[in-house]
Amino acid sequence: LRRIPRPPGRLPLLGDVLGSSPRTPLQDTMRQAERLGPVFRRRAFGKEFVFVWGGAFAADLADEERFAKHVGLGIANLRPVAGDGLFTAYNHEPNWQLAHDVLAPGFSREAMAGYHPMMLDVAERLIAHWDRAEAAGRTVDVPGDMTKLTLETIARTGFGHDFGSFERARPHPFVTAMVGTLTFAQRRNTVPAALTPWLLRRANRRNTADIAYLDRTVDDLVSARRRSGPGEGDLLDRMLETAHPVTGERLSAENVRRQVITFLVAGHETTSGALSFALHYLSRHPEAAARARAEVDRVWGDAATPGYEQVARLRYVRRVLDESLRLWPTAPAFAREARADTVLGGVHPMRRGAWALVLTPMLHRDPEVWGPDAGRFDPDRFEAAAVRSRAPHTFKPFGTGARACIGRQFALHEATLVLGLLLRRYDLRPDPRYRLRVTERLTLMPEGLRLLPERRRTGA
Ligand code: MNH
Repeated sequence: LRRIPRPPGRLPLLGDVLGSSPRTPLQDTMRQAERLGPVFRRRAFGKEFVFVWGGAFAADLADEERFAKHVGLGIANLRPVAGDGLFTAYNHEPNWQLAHDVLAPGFSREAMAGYHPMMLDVAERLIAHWDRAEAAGRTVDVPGDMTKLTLETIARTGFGHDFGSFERARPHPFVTAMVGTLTFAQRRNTVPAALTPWLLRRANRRNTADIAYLDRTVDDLVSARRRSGPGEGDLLDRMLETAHPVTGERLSAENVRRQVITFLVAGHETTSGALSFALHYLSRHPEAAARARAEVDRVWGDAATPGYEQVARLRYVRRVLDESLRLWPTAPAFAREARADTVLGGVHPMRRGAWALVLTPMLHRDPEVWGPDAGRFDPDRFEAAAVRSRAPHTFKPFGTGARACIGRQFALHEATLVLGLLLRRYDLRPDPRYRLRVTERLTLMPEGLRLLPERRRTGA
């Protein structure tokens, strides 16, 4: 450990977090990373963290034989809400494998094709909302509207539920409770564990109430489904009806509750951020927007609504999304632990159980992998030939290995579909004074991004 660089001048307890803002721990760490190199450590919140972002080291951590997901920190703080749900389960918990095997078919191509019409329905509500804004000459709140869209999409495809987000002036109380508990989990990281009972007393009480509300809402949803019988073949049907293909075991009621909350949380903020960043870049890169739109026109023709296959064929739109996720991977870090004593990258000894955080936004800007202009938005980096010539395990917005994102194809299909629909219908005018500011909750979002949608006049 002593050989790993760290910043100078640290204070006891607060470590080197003084001089950095508690609102932007990630972006502060990114700046440190540039100074300290591909593997470094930082003391924060009374603990020492090892960060990894160099392409070669990150690729080494992707070796599943020697490393595995580490559940700690922010993820461990979510355990009171998400329990042994897929995202927060420890590797050794039997419910991880059980739920993974039962739910994986819910993310197959066939399942996705089944969700497609429901995703379209939700997207049409977004478009009706944007049409009203454009008729009034109003700008739209991009992260806000994308969050409504992705929440409604996962609620509908996952559980046949409608939160009515587009019809409400204020967020649904479920959303408020969910955001509350996520914010609390992040805040807990910034307070030394021994002091939380004192420093966060009121917040703690509030959080307990939030979790109780989430549980109650989900329980109501589940009992309604048990009474009404199977829905449209959504995730909840799968959770309730499917037995494990080999053991015949089923998810317990308590585990179903944890999975529903997990999917509602994991399934919407990250996708919402990804869509928001992509819309920001499209509004700032007219040449990319024109290419993307030309592709949509070519592939979709004048079909009133695109079919499932027609979304998969939007290759350039997908590259825009990939490039946005490269610059701002909305789940910006994941943790890996050593399965046995090993040496990271042949340089840094790690004991069994020792862990490190992969700092994805920096991995995605490593000049050795992405070149000297790594900070520049350029979707052509994801042309097939360019991808083939790059070192493996250097683009990791969805994590890695057995515990990588189960919702990846779901998110990509949803986001590509929505970008296609928006490009086809609107010119997206940016506010020329807007400068990208990234807010950090557990996920990243372009703060205060507003665009003026104008019904498209030119072109097809
Ligand atoms: Mn998702 C795990 C990023 C969309 C459900 N997701 C992960 C991980 C990353 C991630 C990174 C791995 C975390 C870790 O190693 O600790 N996820 C994303 C991004 C998007 C996304 C960037 C959108 C863009 N995720 C989705 C969607 C769903 C979903 C949509 C559900 C429909 N993700 C999950 C679940 C896990 C996960 C569930 C945990 C999988 C497991 O551990 O088995």
